[in-house]
Amino acid sequence: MLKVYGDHNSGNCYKVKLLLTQLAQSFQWVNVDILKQESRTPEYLEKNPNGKIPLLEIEPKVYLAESNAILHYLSEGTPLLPSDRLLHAQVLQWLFFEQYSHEPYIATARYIVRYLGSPPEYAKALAEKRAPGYAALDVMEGHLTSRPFFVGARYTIADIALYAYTHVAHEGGFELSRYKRVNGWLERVRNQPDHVPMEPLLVSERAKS
Ligand SMILES: N[C@@H](CCC(=O)N[C@@H](CS)C(=O)NCC(=O)O)C(=O)O
Repeated sequence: MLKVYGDHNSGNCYKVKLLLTQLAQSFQWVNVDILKQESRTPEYLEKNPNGKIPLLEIEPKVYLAESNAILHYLSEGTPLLPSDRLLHAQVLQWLFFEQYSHEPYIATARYIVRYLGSPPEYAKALAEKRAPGYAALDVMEGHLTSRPFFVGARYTIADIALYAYTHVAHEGGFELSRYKRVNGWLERVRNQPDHVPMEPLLVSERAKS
């Protein structure tokens, strides 16, 4: 059985959980608490030397890291990954966009606010994430002007990858109300068969103080 090492409140891990659920693929979830440095223990680093979650264990001791690589691996041969050459490459385009232009700003802002509780030493880093984060949302809004989903007019893993942190962008201080098309798309993603929500983020002790 597939094993996923992850954290239920992490968007990168949620991508994998959502896809596996929608593919009706059973899996075992192994919780890794990143605030307790559980992804940095010698045992975990043997599995993923990069010290990050999510991590997929495909068979004993065969591992795959990087959330979007995992999505690509799991969706191969399913309707969630087009086989047409150009559509397939366009899915990859959005997966790379998510990792380079979206996640480093929108996900990490949420991490600073909700996991760390906006400590003052992170104020500058948080402020610097605003402009590039909004730029990514602007690109998404523009792309969705004439289409219901990111690639080929149907739901794919590109939507899963982008949904993971966009739907909780407000938790990192991003104002989503002006993004009408993004909001419509979020609703369409939520309405897909077998959609499961991300678990609500339990604010850390530090964030509460
Ligand atoms: N590019 C990676 C990013 C993974 C990542 O940043 N994971 C975070 C949680 S969302 C993590 O493991 N942080 C713990 C650490 O770096 O120690 C992916 O998409 O899987």
